[in-house]
Amino acid sequence: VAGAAVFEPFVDLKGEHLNVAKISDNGKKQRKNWTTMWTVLTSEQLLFYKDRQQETGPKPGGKTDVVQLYGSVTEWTSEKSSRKNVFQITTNTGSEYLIQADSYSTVSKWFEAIRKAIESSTKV
Ligand code: I3S
Repeated sequence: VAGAAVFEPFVDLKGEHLNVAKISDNGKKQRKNWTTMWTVLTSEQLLFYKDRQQETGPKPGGKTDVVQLYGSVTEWTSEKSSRKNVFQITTNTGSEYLIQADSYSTVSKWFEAIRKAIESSTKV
């Protein structure tokens, strides 16, 4: 059908180590502390684990943080860090996360996938 949205399947993002800094927690400014997190994207959430073992190991389930994507906004930023390849996610409760990796292709892949997940996320 002309004009119909083309459905693009999600890039397969099983999990990857990304540098993450939570700079605001529900509107409350946090001291910036970059940590490498095992990051997993689902259709509604971005999950941060200390390491891969926490997700898939013998005792899984220990998520360090969960970002609800519904109502979140994501954008590239060059002002909030001196690091390269940084984008931020702002949740609808006012939490802010900076996401970074040295590889631009890695970060842009995550940026695009998260953007699409936000677009198609629904209120839970
Ligand atoms: O935005 P800031 O405060 O310049 O971020 C830097 C600080 O978090 C710094 O730690 P101290 O608060 O202990 O000085 C970090 O080591 C830096 O990595 C932060 O800056 P970048 O540009 O890396 O995000």
